[in-house]
Amino acid sequence: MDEADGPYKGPAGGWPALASSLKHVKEQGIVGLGSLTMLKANQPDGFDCPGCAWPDANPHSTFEFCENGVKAVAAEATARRVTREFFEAHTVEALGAMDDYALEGQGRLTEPMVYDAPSDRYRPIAWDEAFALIARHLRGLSDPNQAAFYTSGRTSNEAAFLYQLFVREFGTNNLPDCSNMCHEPSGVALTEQIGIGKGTVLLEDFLHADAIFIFGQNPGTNHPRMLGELRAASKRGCRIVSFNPLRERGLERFAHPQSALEMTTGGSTRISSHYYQPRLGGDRAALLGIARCVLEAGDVDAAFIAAHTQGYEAFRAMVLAQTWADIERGSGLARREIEEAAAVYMASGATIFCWGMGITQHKHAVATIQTLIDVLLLKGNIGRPGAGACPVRGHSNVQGDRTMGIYEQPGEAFLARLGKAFDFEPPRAHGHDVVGSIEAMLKGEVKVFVGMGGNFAAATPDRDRTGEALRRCALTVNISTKLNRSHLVHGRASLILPCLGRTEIDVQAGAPQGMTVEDSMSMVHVSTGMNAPAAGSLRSEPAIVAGMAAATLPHSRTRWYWLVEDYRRIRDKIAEVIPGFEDFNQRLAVPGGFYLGNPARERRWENAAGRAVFYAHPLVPPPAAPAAAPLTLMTMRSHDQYNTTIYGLHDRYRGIKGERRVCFISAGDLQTLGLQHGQWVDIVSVWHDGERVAPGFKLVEYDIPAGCIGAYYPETNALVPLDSYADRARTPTSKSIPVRLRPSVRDAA
Ligand SMILES: Nc1nc2c(c(=O)[nH]1)N[C@H]1C(S)=C(S)[C@@H](COP(=O)(O)OP(=O)(O)OC[C@H]3O[C@@H](n4cnc5c(=O)[nH]c(N)nc54)[C@H](O)[C@@H]3O)O[C@H]1N2
Ligand SMILES: Nc1nc2c(c(=O)[nH]1)N[C@H]1C(S)=C(S)[C@@H](COP(=O)(O)OP(=O)(O)OC[C@H]3O[C@@H](n4cnc5c(=O)[nH]c(N)nc54)[C@H](O)[C@@H]3O)O[C@H]1N2
Ligand SMILES: [Mo]
Repeated sequence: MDEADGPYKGPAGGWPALASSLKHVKEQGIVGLGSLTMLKANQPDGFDCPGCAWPDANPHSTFEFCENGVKAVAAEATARRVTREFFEAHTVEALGAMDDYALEGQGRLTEPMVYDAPSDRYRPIAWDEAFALIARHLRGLSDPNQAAFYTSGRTSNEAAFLYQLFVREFGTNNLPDCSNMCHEPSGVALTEQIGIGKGTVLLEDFLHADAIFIFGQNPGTNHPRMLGELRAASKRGCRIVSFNPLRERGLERFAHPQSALEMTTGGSTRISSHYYQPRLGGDRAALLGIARCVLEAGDVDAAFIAAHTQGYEAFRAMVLAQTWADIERGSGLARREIEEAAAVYMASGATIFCWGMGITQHKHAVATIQTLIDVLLLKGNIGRPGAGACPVRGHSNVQGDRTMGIYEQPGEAFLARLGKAFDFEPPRAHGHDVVGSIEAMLKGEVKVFVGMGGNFAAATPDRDRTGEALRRCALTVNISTKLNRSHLVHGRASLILPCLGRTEIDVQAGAPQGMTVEDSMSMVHVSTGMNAPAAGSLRSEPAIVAGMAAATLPHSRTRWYWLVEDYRRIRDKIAEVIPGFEDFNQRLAVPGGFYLGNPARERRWENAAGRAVFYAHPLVPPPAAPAAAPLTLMTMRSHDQYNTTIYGLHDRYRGIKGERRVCFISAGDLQTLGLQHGQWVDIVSVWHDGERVAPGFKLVEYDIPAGCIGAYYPETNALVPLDSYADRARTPTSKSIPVRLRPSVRDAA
């Protein structure tokens, strides 16, 4: 489809969304299959969409159209293949020169490959030889903690459970995962504060909320199905309040592709009734301002506070001691705007707070999330209909993977049950998270890296140092569906193990298998693939884990291959180890699956205090930006990407066409810095250990607060310093990088 340059004026969704999804299906060479496959996404007898973790509306509903869900499915169902001939024709050096879009565009991986250094090429290898190679390396380590096992969030519960079992039987808790770069601060903050590290709302709460606040999240692109809930809420008069430095189209207006009226009349629904544009990292100051208004009005739920919380008085005193000058400077918002938002909050009988990466990828993320919960607690907005905390998760099973034990800091109760169920002594020492794994590789302390999905080389911070870290490894292994950067930035030995995707039929011992996932609202349900596998030689993730484990652990008492013959056997073990999964197999029979439950939703607080806790994190007004780094950079997603997977070069809702190396900047900053819209610049990040450069970005004048700029990830990951992360959660600060711009030598032509 054709878009004019300049800001996009239409609503999110609508015909352009349909047109764009059809274009992506066509580009992947999918004939006939595409529409059929899409009809089975998020259906009780179909598969869970490999896109985001937003829950399915209703297990009995007809298919829910989602443009970016179509792209995710089309990317997996593509007709293109990466064959041994392809690898024969390209050295790894040559592949390394391709951009991420071109790598993704090669299509599905088809057979196991091993790196051959003399020819700098990947060569085919038999599955058993690949497992033997992994076993040789792992068994050759002097300490199991010299290996790290990463997980991305598409991995099913069954595969994740088996994987962490393998890793712990091997003897380490080095289980970094994508969550470490994503919602880790939400988990840390919520666990301490309300006793569970997950959101407390269900989809039905969106039907009852009087107000929904959305902090630092862009649902129009990243969770398009959420717009359905927001649209319905808006239509019945619910207030929707957005806090986002950018005016995101999907937070403003939406035309539902399944609304005949909106589609035929060109109509659309307003999403946000209120829209505030704080400076990057300004949310905590804004929240304290809201808290101040609530406290001054005395509009608190005193009974709830008395019965269920602790720390209220200290919180109250801290908030009332903040000055409006500090709140305004800290948030970048005017007192009037904050008072207006507070008035909406006070007028609402039931409020939901949603948040995304705009909140978690900052140094003070944990404190910000705890302040967000503080504000909810003031009015008793946890544990009643239409109210609660809604961290909107990213990857479709990232929450489930954590539930299954993909965690570098496992609790004793979990380890004890795991050890009992499988008759071994799990390691107790905590392992490395993502940043810790990279640091350990750099020091030579981690020598083997295994990636269960994902794209570690591109998704992690500090691209050059991470690259160096991976290259220092003796072996890197990637279990993947598509070619990506992590296959090209590798250890001395390297394996690519191609696996089935979620949309594909997974047959074990002659019978098709279903696997399970947990969505952002703790609903667990079955997903069954329906497409023929992309290649006959692909194995499922559980089968690959079994292969690695059986080869590496000859004395294991676990019957790896037996478990994988029938995934119900794995689920029986999950039921034994993980609370909430009792009678797992039986309960899956219900269409739509089952709810894992959430004690905080019932106002049971399973934290140390036994109560919901007010945290009085005082405001630290931002220091004045140093002259060397006058700007703060956020790195975010375009409309045509899934994390490091680039589907296309447009960002329709932000009016960007055919270019990913763009940098959003305000008119004021352009003027102050003497730069022009359309000019090419290098982005230079300034840190205590020196400067990092990402060259060649085209400036785009945009409605964004002064001092703040934005650009896409992963092109900007070189700029994120490895040791710049959230306090206590160690999430890289991908939304607040101190930078300056310098004119680029890149020719604009
Ligand atoms: N199509 C598609 N879907 C996806 C993904 C994808 O890449 N593509 N990724 C998946 C994953 S893993 C995740 S975690 C989610 C990510 O979904 P989001 O959480 O929406 O992630 P981002 O695109 O990084 O955008 C964050 C938003 O926060 C805003 N923001 C940045 N800094 C701040 C701040 O300091 N304060 C406030 N208030 N706002 C801020 C940005 O302007 C942007 O609108 O989506 C998931 N779904
Ligand atoms: N600068 C910056 N960095 C960021 C972020 C940011 O906002 N800014 N966001 C962070 C966030 S929120 C996240 S979650 C991480 C994401 O980090 P990752 O999860 O590591 O990255 P993805 O790009 O989602 O991984 C894509 C690869 O996964 C593989 N894959 C796809 N489907 C499957 C499957 O079913 N099975 C297997 N085994 N492999 C599969 C494909 O080979 C594909 O190339 O990035 C983080 N990095
Ligand atoms: Mo994420």
